[in-house]
Amino acid sequence: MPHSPRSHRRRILHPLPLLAAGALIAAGAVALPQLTPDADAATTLRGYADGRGVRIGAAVGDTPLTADSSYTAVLDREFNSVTAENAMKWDALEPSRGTYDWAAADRLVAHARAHHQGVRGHTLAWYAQLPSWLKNGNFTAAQLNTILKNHINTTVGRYKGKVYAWDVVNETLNDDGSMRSSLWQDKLGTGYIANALKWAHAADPAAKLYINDYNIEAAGAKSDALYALAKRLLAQGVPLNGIGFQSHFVVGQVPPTMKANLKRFSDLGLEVSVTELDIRIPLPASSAELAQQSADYKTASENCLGVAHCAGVTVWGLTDKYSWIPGTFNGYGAALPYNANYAAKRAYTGLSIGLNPAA
Ligand code: G2I
Repeated sequence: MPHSPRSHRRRILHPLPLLAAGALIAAGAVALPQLTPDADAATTLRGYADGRGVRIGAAVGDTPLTADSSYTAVLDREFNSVTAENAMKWDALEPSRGTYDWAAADRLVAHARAHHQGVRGHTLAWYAQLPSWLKNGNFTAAQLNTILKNHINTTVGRYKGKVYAWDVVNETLNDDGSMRSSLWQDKLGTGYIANALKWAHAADPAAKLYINDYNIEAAGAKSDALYALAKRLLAQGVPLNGIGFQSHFVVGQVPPTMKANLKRFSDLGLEVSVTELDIRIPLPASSAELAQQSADYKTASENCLGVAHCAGVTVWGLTDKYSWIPGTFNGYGAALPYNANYAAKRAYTGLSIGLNPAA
């Protein structure tokens, strides 16, 4: 039952208004007043998301989870959902054949339960982060089929009832809409997608099963191909429940067609989620770029929440202290709502307002 964050709000705990914060922007961050333990949860991202009945998630790395108490303080105060940034990928779970290492994944699931957070599972059938025994094993199609089925049974089965949604299939399309070459696609053909979804459903019938991808936020060839694929799977009765729009954006470039595009998938009866949101800025970030980033966080989250079957928004990290961006996009960074010192940036305010216009 949605509640009214307004009626509970304590002004003193609220992030600084945009105007008042202006003077601090040049420093790259706005000092966020500390929430006291009895702070009203409605004034946090998770409070706003709870009020809307949606998830606000963060991708979580095992290192900060275990070694950085400033990180977990923000994670647990602000987010009602977590995604393992790497710990549930195949190379992490089964580094050598038949030998599973559940330690990091279990840690995150236990942490989430202790802090009343849901878990998004990421990811089962992907072309990347495969262990070398699998990548270089020269398996036949029949063997690969069995290997994938067993992996899905084992992994989804282990977390049955503890993971509310799985990115069953990740990054399966090229930008031109053709099927992306991968171990699975090349050896098993497109049918691996339906099979993976069916196996995941058998292992946990309550989990929402997703296809997740990037560069599908805007209308275009890749999104059109995914739309056709989703429609075909649904017509075949395949248990596909949702589409994950990763949303790795560049500042100022949230696609204008994003909301209409999410809506057409939602109109198929599918859930839509923003699953890996970050908004990178060429470094050093200027005050104008940080303001634009705030507007972009607002727009991106509104684009999802404005659509009927939006299940929520996950940010790919929470602090600029830990982010994949600088290592992958040379000269870019500052992509997340908190700076490296855990001060909330204007992006935090944008995201808050996207989750709750009254924020
Ligand atoms: O690439 C950004 C994301 C795109 N969508 C799927 C996501 O799963 C993906 O996440 C990133 C992680 O944020 C990175 O942390 O996936 C990368 C790998 O494809 C992750 O990077 C890897 C490093 O490349 C490895 O060197 C490292 O051993 O993380 C590994 C574990 O720390």
